[in-house]
Amino acid sequence: IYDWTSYHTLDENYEWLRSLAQQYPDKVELIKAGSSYEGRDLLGIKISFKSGNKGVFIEGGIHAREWISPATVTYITNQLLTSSDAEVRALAERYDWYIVPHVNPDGYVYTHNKERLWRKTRSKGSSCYGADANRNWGFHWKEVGASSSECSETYAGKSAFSEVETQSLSKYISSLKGKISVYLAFHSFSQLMLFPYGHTSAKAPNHNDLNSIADAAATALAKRYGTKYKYGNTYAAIYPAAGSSVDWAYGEVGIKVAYTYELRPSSSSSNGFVLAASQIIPTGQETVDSLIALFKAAESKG
Ligand code: 0X9
Ligand code: ZN
Repeated sequence: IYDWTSYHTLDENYEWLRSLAQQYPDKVELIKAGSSYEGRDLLGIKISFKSGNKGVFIEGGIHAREWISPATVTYITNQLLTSSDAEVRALAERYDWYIVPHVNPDGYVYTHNKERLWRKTRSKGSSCYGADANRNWGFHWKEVGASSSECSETYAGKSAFSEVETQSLSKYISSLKGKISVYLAFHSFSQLMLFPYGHTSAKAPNHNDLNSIADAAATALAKRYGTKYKYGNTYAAIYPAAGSSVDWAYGEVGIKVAYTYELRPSSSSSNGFVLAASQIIPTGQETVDSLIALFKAAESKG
């Protein structure tokens, strides 16, 4: 049985996505947003209850070791399809949902089989493997908070979109241009909601809106279990970092509501990438709570 009391392998998650397309043939469509270096699919689903909706893009697992990310993305997916809560159901029906839980499937498999704390992709370099897939996107690529050394955890890659995963995913997202109004990336950890920009301390054009939407989301998130999130522009609230997917979606594609969630645990945790499986469900619940408030606030700003 597939549930959220344990972390799943890539194959289990992909099998579950495929089963959704079987179970909800009129609402769910499988999407293939590209392939990985080792030849795995970037498998996702589109959920659509009705035509004429704007779209939301949700990515998970860009950093391999952040297991709570794909677990939360699949939790959200399941809620959108099955929740009997009126607000969740209404939200599900208001948008088309493009959801890719594993943007870095090779890395995820590697964390299961070889090295639990692997972060990057698995492309072969001359002395080390992989680039940081969240430093590889073509918006102010490698300008700050990214490394030129192949062996660094924040290696930006040989060039922007050198990694086949970011290259094909960016093409897929570009093909949806004009349809997507919200972009959400799930990471861990530190309990933060980050918004553009990461490459500069300059405020994004709609900084004030992004800030107040995050405030509403963080307030709603805390209500259920008291989990405290901070929020702010990436550069100030966590650290300067260029070449992320969210900054590219915002800056290059023009998606005006774009956030990175850094999920549980809090920033003071040691070994925070290894989060007990018993925390998947509470993390998922409070994150869905935050999304209801996020979308309400975003809609009220037009
Ligand atoms: O450094 C990262 O890519 C993210 N933090 S993590 O600990 N999960 O690696 C933060 C990404 C924030 N977004 C931007 N850089 N714009
Ligand atoms: Zn991350």
